Amino acid sequence: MRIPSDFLLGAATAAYQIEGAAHQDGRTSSIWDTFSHTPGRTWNGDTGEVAADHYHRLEADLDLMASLGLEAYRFSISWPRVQPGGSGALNDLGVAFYSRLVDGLLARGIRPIATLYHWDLPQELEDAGGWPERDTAERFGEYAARIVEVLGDRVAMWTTLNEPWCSAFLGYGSGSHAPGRTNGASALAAMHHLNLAHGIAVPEIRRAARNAPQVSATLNFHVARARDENAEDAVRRIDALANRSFTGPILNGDYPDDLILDTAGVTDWQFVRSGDLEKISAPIDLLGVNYYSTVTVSEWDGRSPRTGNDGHKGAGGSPWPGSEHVEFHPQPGPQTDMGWNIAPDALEELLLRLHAEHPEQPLLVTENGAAFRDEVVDGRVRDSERERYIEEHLAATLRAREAGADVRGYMVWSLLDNFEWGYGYAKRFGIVHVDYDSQVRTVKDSGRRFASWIQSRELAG
Ligand code: IFM
Repeated sequence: MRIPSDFLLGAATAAYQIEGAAHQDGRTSSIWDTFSHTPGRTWNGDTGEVAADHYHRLEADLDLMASLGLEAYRFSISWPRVQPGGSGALNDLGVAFYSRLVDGLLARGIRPIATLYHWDLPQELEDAGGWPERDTAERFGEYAARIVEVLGDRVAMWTTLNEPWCSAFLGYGSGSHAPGRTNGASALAAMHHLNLAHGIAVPEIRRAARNAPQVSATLNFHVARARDENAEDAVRRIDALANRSFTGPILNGDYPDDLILDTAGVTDWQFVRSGDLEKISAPIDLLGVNYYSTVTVSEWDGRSPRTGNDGHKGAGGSPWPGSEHVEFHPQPGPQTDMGWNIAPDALEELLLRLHAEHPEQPLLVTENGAAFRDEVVDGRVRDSERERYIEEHLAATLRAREAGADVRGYMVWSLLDNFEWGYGYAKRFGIVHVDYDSQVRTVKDSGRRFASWIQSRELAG
């Protein structure tokens, strides 16, 4: 299978998951610092305090990216590193780190793709109410403008938010992500203010950048399957809460009617104000698509024991406000170390669905990858399952493109093993292994394969 020459191949990471240096050079705490330092919140009490120590190993990691031949590197900017406390002037030392990163990428011919928010809200903004408060969206717009003013001469691809579903519904609904709150109404208000933050930031980015920027938002799509013939409504509900809650306002300028009805018992939606939807639906150049696996759902019969296994770590609350009666079933087929099923066809289907619903919207696969239990043996990591996973999903992406979806590239998650949020360091997603004691990096077999595809622009499978 040919990989078109204009199809971008790269790898992705996020600040809190790899950087470490959590309290260095003026960085203040984010909600993930607070959350991960709270006993019982993460596996083994793990935190991002050191992570993959990328902050101190920047040059070597840049060389590593170049050695893999990456065409693009998708990273996130830590808000509390560049704007401590989430308001006011930028922190020169924090900005200098990203400036060096961007310069280092460009010097190596790697295109930088910067995400402004990958979950690390400054703790002070959470103390002021967090995403359920409208003002957080305003603060985000200000931060976006300031950071694009200093990096927007060299970065041309900007993503406002990564996976706002997780920020809203895992952060404020289930409580399994920072800040760990469990209130359905707050989760829905957070959802809207994240959408609004995106909408406020888009024109700020266009204004502050000095190079015709490509602006995007990245969503994590839930591809829901019906367990039986009575499960269509359950599929519709999950699709509304997980997917259309973001594509609706961002791409269509409206929240779906069924979502508003499904959640009417949870919130009165007064958080949506006149003018918000116009802002949120400002045109974007790319829609970022994160995809890992599918979910199988049905209506709960009210009697049988519930699995509650929706693929997200439980923490007491519900990430599905108003649809708590939807039951999630164990996924058939092979699974990754996350317990997520492997279903590459669903990625093709998702990309084609997005293309059918939004034919003019260019797409970019901004995350796809898999955790497996890796071991370094004689200096090598033989991760054939990950190799297969990436190959099958990249092939599915290319098939969708051949069938007409305007997919511009594929970013593997992740460049490095890293802090997998509530799962701490127990799960390894990297195409490069990280020994957390020595911080030694070992390119896994999957990393070598990925590099060979970039070089040959040919997929064997
Ligand atoms: O590690 C995360 C990433 O931060 C967001 N998308 C999913 C990945 C795997 O869980």
